[in-house]
Amino acid sequence: MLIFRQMFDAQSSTYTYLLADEGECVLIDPVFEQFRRDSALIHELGLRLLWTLETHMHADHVTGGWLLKERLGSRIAVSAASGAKGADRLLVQDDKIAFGRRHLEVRATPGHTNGCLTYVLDDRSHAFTGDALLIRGCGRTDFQEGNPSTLYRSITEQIFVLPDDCSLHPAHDYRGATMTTVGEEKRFNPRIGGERNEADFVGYLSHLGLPHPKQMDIAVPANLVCGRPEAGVAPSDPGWAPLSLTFAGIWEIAPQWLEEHAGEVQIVDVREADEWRGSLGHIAGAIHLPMDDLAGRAAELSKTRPIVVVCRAGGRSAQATVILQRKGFENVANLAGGMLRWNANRHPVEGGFTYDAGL
Ligand SMILES: N[C@@H](CCC(=O)N[C@@H](CS)C(=O)NCC(=O)O)C(=O)O
Ligand SMILES: [Fe+2]
Repeated sequence: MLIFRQMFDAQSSTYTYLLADEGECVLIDPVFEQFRRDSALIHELGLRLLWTLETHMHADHVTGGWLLKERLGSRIAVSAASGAKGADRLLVQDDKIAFGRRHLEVRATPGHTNGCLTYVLDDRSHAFTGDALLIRGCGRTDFQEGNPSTLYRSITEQIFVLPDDCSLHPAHDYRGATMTTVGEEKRFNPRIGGERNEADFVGYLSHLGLPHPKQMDIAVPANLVCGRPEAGVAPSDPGWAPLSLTFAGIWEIAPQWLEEHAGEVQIVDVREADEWRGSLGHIAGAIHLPMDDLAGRAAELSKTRPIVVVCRAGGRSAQATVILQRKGFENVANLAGGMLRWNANRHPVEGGFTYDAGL
């Protein structure tokens, strides 16, 4: 029986897909920071990861390909046209990737980038379109090697020729949709469906006016080496909490975990005094140790209890984790998203006033 799982990375709105048969699996578009989630699922389902497959060189997140290869021994496959270095296999049109008794067929669908691929399941019941075709949308064509005419041909000649009831699974959705079908997109896609022709499509894409992805300057170069960090080594997993490792090498913890385990750790808030008293408030029981005093007063902290460092958005506190590690603290993590995300997710604060006003 085919196993099929869709997973979501909320930071980049990326879908990662797991496909498995007879104990063997592949992952399409793994996300670096989601390594722990993906490897746990593979382990729990008793699977062996054969391949990580990239639909393209992403501009919005770093691939987990290299990290999964390091830890699980999988191999990395990317498009030959992507220009990526460090892959085990360079894919071209009509290549097949086998797992168990099943396989995926490779279709080249450039236009969003040169190396965009669509992976089609052997019986044409499912296709993984990357950013070539999104749900009622498509990949933008205003950076990397984007070209709207090329993308128009890719979608009409490689994807819209699949059966109408073929399920389509994109690399992203920004509005909460999870999947679509060929027939649905042929009718309702506002950029390329219905009676729209190539000129309509090119005109639409030339006027999207979107800001560049926030992670673009980090993601593209990192993906061109399949997600291998500059140091080329992944730090070993600390194990005291379900931490995720950012591509920058910082261990992070989710706000929900910290709320539930606040009593087990030292929470160190490295913001300035006016921020500590300011609108975002602070976490109950946190130790206030501004960045400037951190190195000098680190001896006040216990070396036996793990430390979670907090700041406004998670930037200064990331640097604070590095400082504390240098001072010999082993179990240190950064609160992901800082007090901004903590407040946005409605975790309790002391002294804040923006969110609680009038309630
Ligand atoms: N806001 C997102 C970027 C969104 C974005 O530009 N996504 C690309 C895919 S890499 C796209 O093609 N989007 C098409 C669209 O939103 O219409 C971020 O900062 O990461
Ligand atoms: Fe993309």
